[in-house]
Amino acid sequence: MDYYSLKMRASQQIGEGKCKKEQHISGAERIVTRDAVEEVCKAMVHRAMTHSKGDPDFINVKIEKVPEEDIQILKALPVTRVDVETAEEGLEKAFGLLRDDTSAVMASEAKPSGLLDDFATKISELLRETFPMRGAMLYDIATGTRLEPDKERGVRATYMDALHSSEVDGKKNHFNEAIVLATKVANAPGMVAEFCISDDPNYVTGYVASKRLGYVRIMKMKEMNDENGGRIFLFDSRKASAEECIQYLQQQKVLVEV
Ligand code: WAQ
Ligand code: MG
Repeated sequence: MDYYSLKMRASQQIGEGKCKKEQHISGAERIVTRDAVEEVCKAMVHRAMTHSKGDPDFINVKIEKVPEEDIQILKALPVTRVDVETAEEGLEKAFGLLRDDTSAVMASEAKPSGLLDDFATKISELLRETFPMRGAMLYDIATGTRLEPDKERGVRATYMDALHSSEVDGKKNHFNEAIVLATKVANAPGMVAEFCISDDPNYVTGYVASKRLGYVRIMKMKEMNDENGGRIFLFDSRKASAEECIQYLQQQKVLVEV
């Protein structure tokens, strides 16, 4: 069967003269069968044209054929949820889960980095650094260093979709998109865990995910109307090289069975 990758990004020019720059408004990607290409394309353009972040003056849609044999099929991570009263409680819960995951990896090796000593403080610091980024931070837990080639942008996971998702949705479904991304990320070489908070001001649910934990939804991780969010990929450079991991995140075509 023929598959096609569709990618959309939309932006708006802000500022005048020398200060003019492109502000990102909306983006989406799918991998679908040939018969769905046109309809999905239309839905993507609709999504770009109706985004709450603004009216785009640039929309790019890229459509590429993908040979079926290049596609890896993955089973979605199992999903659980944690209800919390406050954002502080949510973050605490997330840090706790990540710390368990990280220490399980660290303990199996001889050379633990200082990361575990004040884990919550360290992750909070890293999280703040991700706020302006469009991609994720790739943080090496073995050496305590950031491994993104472009630190301003971060690393973006791409070329992924849900298997058999013929559904054409002009609106973003946070959970559906996140479970696909998290499943791909968890399967990347050397990946230990992921931490995510949406940057959408009206979406306060976030998650932590790993092969060990599965996908753990944490129902409140920030306050309403807060537009700060980000992603941290916790990676172990003793298990794989950063190049291998980034290559997988950016190039491997993945369909996730949800
Ligand atoms: N690859 C890497 N990082 C990304 C990507 C990507 N493809 N897309 C977004 N990011 C980074 C970027 O820095 C964003 O600011 C940040 O992640 C948050 O992205 O179970 O909507 O798309 O209900 O705002 C979680 C759903 C939704 C929880 C997360 O993230 C649930 C979400 P957003
Ligand atoms: Mg967002």
